[in-house]
This record gives sequence, C-alpha cells and structure tokens, in this order.
Amino acid sequence: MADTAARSAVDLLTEARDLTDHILDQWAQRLRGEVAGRDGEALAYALATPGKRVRAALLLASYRAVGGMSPAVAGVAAAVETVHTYSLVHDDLPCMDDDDLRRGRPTTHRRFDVPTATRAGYLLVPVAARVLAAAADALELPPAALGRMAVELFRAGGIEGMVGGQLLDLEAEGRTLALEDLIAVHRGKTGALIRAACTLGAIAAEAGPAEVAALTAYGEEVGLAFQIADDVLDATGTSEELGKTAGRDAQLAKSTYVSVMGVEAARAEAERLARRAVSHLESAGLSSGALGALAGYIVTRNS
Ligand code: GRG
Repeated sequence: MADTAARSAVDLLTEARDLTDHILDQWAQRLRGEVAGRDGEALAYALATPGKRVRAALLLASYRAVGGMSPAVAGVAAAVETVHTYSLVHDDLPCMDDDDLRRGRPTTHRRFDVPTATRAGYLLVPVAARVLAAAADALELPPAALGRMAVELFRAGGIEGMVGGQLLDLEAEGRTLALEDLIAVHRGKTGALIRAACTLGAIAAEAGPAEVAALTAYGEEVGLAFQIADDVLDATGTSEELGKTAGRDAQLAKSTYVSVMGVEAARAEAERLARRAVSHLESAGLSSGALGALAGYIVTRNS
C-alpha cells in the first residue's frame, strides 16, 4: 500500500472513531441511567470500548463516495458498531469462543459474569435499533430509508448473516472444512455486517440502485478479505498487538484460511479480494480514493 493511501486510511479511521465513539459514549451514559445496577454498567462497559471502528469508517466512506455530506451519518455507523459490539460480547462467552481478552481489556463476562454479559449482549440489539432510528431522524431521512437500513442491518446480523455464520463456525470446530464451506462461514459471521455497513452508507446518502449495488459488492469482497486478514493475524500476531488472545483459532482447532492454504497464500487471497472490491467501484464510476485506502488497510493491518 502506498504511503498516502496508508495515511488516508488511518485519517479516516481516526475520524470515524472520534465521531462514533462520541455517540456511543452518549448512549452508554443514557443506558447507565435507564438500566439499573450491574446490567447498566455492563452495557456501558461493552458499548464504550476502544474498537478500531473499521465498519464505521467503511460506512462513512461509502456515504461520501455517493455524495453524502452530513456528519449525522456517524449515528448510522454507531448503530452498526453496536451490533458488532453485541456480537463480540457473545462471541467471547464460554459457550462460544471462551475468551478473556477483548480490545485490550477483560471480556464483558470476565469483568462482570456470564449471565450479566449474556443479557448485555441481547440488550444491545434493541439499542442498535434505537441508535439507527435516532440517526435517521438526525439525517432527516424518509421512513422508507430507515426501513431499508433496518432490514439490511438486522438481516446481516441474523441467520442469513452473522448468526448463521457463527453457527457454522461453532459446528465446524475440530473439523477440516472445504474452502467453499469456509468461505460461507467467513461471509456470514464477519462479511455480512461489513457489507451492510457499506450498503447502509449508500442508503443513508439516498444513492440510486446502481450505486447501492456497487457499494454492496465492494462490501462483500472487503468483508471476506477482512476475515482472511483476521485469520492471518490470529496466527502471526501477538495478544498485545491484537488486544485479544492470539492463536485462539489453532487452540480451538478451527478451520481458517491459514490452516487451509497457509499464511502467504491467505495474504495473497485477501489482497486479490481487496483489488476486486475496488474494481466494483470503478465499474460503477465511483471514486475509489478513501474506500481503496480502506481496502488496502484491511488486508495489511497489524491489529
Ligand atoms: C447465537 C450462534 C449465535 C451467534 C450470535 C456471537 C455472534 C452472534 C456472532 C459472532 C460474530 C463474530 C464475532 C465474528 C468475528 C468478526 C471479527 C473478525 C471481529 C473482530 O473485528 P474487529 O477486528 O474488532 O473489527 P474491533 O475490536 O476492532 O471492533
């Protein structure tokens, strides 16, 4: 990745983090007031954690690529990050990946306890709907646009996407998956929400069908590339760099791109997908500047 592209991806991630974290912090405060005791504390703990905000940055860049101008779009990004946060809280539970470390801090069930973290995860789903509705209001979008965004977001988070992919992933522990089955796991558990972030950015800008389709196609490719890069990082990074336990895939005997094809081939495949993602934008005549930089970041990042 050229230095300028690397810098622009970092700038965009920083901007997305600042805008989104501000909104999520406000929701965390509000939820502390609404939900009594440890449940409220756990919700706030999970929501106001220092994530990379890749999905938020993709949403912002997608929105701008089709002419969106309002900073209020950060609320839509916060809704996507809320669904993502719920998935991390539940993914870390003992009944799933059973992890102690997330975003450089104890996982929610480690900081509180399993029942509290389980409730906090579930409670974040309707919170995401409220965050999304508030953002649509702030953007003065017509009700149909809010409806389309909600359908995209919650379908991507459901059995056809994230939950479905996670179920396949859990079932596959200890088995060697064929590449096509691994692709289905990765597209579901990780790719669907990343794709939805790009689609929501386009809908929030009230883009036309061809632009929405191009950004969705871009999101589909970078979503898979993101999880392949995650597989590589899990095998090559340290827990300190990643903010989560490194080497967990091997410990859980998971099939990953690294176990199926090795580190170098996995890296090359992620890079190929990143280039293909950008080609969808170019075919639709969309500017690929920021989204190209983010695609490059996604496959070369070290955390
Ligand atoms: C009921 C079966 C069932 C599932 C519930 C838990 C769950 C839904 C889905 C798990 C989805 C998941 C955690 C996929 C992995 C996605 C992934 C690569 C996460 C890491 O994303 P980053 O690196 O994390 O963007 P940060 O912390 O930076 O936000």
